Amino acid sequence: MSTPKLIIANKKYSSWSLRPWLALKVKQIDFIEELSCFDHSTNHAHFWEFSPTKKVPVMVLGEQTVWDSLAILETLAERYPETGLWPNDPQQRAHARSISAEMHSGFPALRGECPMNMNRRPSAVDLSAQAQVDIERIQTLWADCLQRYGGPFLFGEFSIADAMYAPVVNRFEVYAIETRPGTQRYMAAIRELPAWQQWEAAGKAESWVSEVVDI
Ligand SMILES: N[C@@H](CCC(=O)N[C@@H](CS)C(=O)NCC(=O)O)C(=O)O
Repeated sequence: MSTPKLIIANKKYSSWSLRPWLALKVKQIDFIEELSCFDHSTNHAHFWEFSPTKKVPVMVLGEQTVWDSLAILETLAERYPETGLWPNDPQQRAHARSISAEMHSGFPALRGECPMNMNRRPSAVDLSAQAQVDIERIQTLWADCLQRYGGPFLFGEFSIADAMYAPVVNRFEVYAIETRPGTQRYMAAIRELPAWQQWEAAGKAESWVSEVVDI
């Protein structure tokens, strides 16, 4: 089996890149990492060289290119079933898929108003009513999972659902969002992961600063 290559962008900002990268690291799957930095002056035109959508992340498996974070994670779950990227139990798996898809296609207000930034000094911003709704919904669905499955991760063990929500942990922290005690315990579990700490340190060390809010 060929070693997967994951092409990502700047760790400071690229929330979609973080998701499969974190899953690969937490599950200790061997992979080749390639960093392709954002370039607003060309609207990231160099991404066309490897990405059919001009977006990252992209995973290369031999001759095959897989794009879009959730498709990459699904492909990894299929390729490495022993790593438990999805819960074993079919009902839990359906639940994990539902909340992962909800993250993938939802919460545009929170994502737009609070972009991931690994190097932002925590401070509050004015949030729209819709962003507040997004924040409440995320906390409720996290609380439901943690209560039903016992934590410390959403489905007990780390799964794709945690990878999908990982950027929210940074957003809640660096925009100083008031959170419930259960949310704080879950955020601590994610932040204690050595893989999280590795990504965060690398993101903080990047010197490039984006002038664009939503990348
Ligand atoms: N739905 C895609 C979104 C990917 C995405 O928007 N990636 C951003 C970086 S985090 C990007 O490549 N932006 C460059 C562009 O849109 O030109 C996924 O889940 O992978």
